[in-house]
Amino acid sequence: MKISLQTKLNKNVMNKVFYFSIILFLFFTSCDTNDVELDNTASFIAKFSFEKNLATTFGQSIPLTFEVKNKQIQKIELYLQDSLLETWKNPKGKLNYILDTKNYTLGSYQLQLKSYFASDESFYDTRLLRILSDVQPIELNANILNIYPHNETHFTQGLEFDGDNLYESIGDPNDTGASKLMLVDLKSGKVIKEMGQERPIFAEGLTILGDKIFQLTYKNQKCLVYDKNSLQLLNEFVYSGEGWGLCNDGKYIIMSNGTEYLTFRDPSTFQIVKTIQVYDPLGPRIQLNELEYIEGKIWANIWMLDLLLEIDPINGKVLKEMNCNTVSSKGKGSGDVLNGIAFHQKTKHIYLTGKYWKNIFQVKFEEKKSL
Ligand SMILES: [Ca+2]
Repeated sequence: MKISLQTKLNKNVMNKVFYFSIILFLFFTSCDTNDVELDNTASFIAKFSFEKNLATTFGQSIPLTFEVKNKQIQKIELYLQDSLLETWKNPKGKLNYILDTKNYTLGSYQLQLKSYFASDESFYDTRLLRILSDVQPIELNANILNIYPHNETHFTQGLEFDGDNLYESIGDPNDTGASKLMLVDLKSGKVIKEMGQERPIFAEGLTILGDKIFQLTYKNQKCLVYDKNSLQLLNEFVYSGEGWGLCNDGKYIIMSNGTEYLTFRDPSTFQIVKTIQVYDPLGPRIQLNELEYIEGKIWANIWMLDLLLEIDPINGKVLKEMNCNTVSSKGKGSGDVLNGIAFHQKTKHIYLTGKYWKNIFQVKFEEKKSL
């Protein structure tokens, strides 16, 4: 999202640290976590019969097996994240649970086997389970239909139509107090109305729901809420972590944070009501950035790539990959990355731009022709 190389590097590093920390956390917690003296660590608690973390494809059923050797275990519980899958009382011998992955959304989950003893102590064994997508994304190419002017001083972070009104959010990569929310004219590129924010606010994605505009901030952990007509600030919500892109499905605000996670939030509180992880058949798609909700699907552009994804909002499956090289090569110039997707509801037109780009492009997407 940001322009400085250092910041870009920091983001890449932070994303990597994030993933490694999850994996390391899970591996460390896969050890027994009791503080009593164990007479036989191998059989003291119930453990999964597989040592490594699991990866499977959505729709498959996988057996989760384990063996109970210790007669002192009174109860065993199997959890997927915070959901209790099954309880065994006075368990003995080899046990298993068939997990049907089609009942879950895609992504990484923590599997946990908890052993309970008469002393009320409990100990656990943990693995990571990844549910990959069963859908190979359709590959499309962007073709340019029309070209409109775009103010090349705008560090575009969000772009969305409300009827015929085009709103743009611009960020503040040089920490000069440049963050703004704007109503712009598509045909002339001119700013009709604007509302600025002082540093250290660094504006990010925006979305319009009802009479309100929601504008994210990068690291300020605030979502600013404006009246869409006056652009007057009404209130603000707080959230944890970074803010990257926003869109909405007519009911919930949908937010990206640079990872593969998308959170669905209540517009009246900004509290998370649902989370999905965006996956293809090989793994997570990280760096999800500017968002747009287009006819029941979420579109996201991938930071640093000339690529858009179409995502199923129900389960996180990547349905389409849309190559935007033609748009970027014509539009980027000396500017920064592709960032900005706007869909006009009535005409069904799709518009793309980027940070410091001179143009906004109306595009259509066509399937790649096989040679
Ligand atoms: Ca958008």
